[in-house]
Amino acid sequence: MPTTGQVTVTEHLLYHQKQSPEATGRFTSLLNDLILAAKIVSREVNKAGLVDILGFTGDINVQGEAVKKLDEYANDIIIHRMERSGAICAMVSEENADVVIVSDKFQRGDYILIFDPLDGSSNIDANVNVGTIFSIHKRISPPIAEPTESDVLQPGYKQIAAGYFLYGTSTMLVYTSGRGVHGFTLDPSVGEFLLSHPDIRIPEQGKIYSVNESYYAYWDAPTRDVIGYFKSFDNPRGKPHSLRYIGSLVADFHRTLLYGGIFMYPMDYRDPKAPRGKLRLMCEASPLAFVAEQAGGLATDGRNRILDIEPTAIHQRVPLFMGSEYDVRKVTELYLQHDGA
Ligand code: P6P
Repeated sequence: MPTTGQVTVTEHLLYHQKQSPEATGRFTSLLNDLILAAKIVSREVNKAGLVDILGFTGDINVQGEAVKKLDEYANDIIIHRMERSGAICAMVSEENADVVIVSDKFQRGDYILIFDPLDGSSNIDANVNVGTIFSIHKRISPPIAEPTESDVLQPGYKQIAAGYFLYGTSTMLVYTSGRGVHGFTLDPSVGEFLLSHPDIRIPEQGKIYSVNESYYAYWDAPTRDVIGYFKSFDNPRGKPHSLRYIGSLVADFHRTLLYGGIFMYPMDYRDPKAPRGKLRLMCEASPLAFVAEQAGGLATDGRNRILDIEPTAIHQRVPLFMGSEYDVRKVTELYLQHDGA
């Protein structure tokens, strides 16, 4: 497989499709439809800063169309495109309370798409990178039946593919289908994603920790100890990690994937009666955990592998520790020391 230069994502998908004798091409077609949706979202995200300059009222634009919030717009674009892909039978979106069953007026397929259409969208006005996160499963119910909740509530280790689009200084696609992690950069002059980061590997140990330390007062003692480790001299490098936190999950994860280190969103006690993590298992933690592991990293909830968690609700939230293997294992070691104390 050529590694960089003019390798398009379609060429890359077809190459990997040829490696799977059972492949029907339906998955390649699914990803190409998702890529088209992402190109449309990217175009609108990149215009966002121009809303005031171009005379868009923010409510009704110059074409007289109602201008939606960008995450709502991204959600509509992805659902509209993917229900017509012929590859999907059901979808779960971070923006929709319930499972979206593909209408039987469309050709249904055997895949399930779970996605966060525009993660980090609250940062758009500050021109901070935002992204679309996606996870793809195969349905487990009989093909002729209506898709059921069991088709979507599958553990992360059963994912067929996962990844994200990053809308920033350039638009990138990073994905895995279980054969490593590959990054593509959109060449807007031709509208093609070209292979720019073949076979991404996350450094075994990092120098950066990424967490919102303003929640210190809401963490329990073990978590304060875990975060304290990354600020201490007590590590193989003999000096504290650097702190980087953008507040946009896809951007914080992408930096962690390329530079190494650890992204953390621990459980907190902002609501003393219902301590919880903020990030969603199905459409955020699980797909990024698949990417992290395929790049040689790890992802846990502090003690348990994210990909092993059996989901019980489509919007359930989890604590998340994800990144370089050494750093994520250290978190678990510290939590287990506290458990055993
Ligand atoms: P906090 C953005 O709103 C988001 O869902 C993720 O993209 C990001 O990692 C997290 O929330 C930031 O949360 O509590 O630090 O503002």
